[in-house]
Amino acid sequence: MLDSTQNLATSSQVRGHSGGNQDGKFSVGFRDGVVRTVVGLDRETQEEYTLVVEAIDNGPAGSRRTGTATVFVEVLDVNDNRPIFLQNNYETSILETVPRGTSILQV
Ligand SMILES: [Ca+2]
Ligand SMILES: [Ca+2]
Repeated sequence: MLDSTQNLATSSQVRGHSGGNQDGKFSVGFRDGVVRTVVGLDRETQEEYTLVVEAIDNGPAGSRRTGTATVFVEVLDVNDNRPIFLQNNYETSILETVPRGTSILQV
């Protein structure tokens, strides 16, 4: 991350913003600027985050410049809460002469 005077950014942090990082689920590497998860995520609880990442340059104390960027994170769904049947197997029998559309079984 570079600012307009090309001073190398040496500090960064994630600030919460409208449902962002107030519970500390993300961090930003102090020097490399890599955004990482801190805890496991759960799409069924929250499926998207809007983070504001702030960089602070290495200018003289008292006149340091900051810049921000918005990072939008979408949590993709994994089938970890799949629907379940009450039984693993179902069995029934019907006459071969049943009319079309006859109910056979409810699963
Ligand atoms: Ca989940
Ligand atoms: Ca899921």
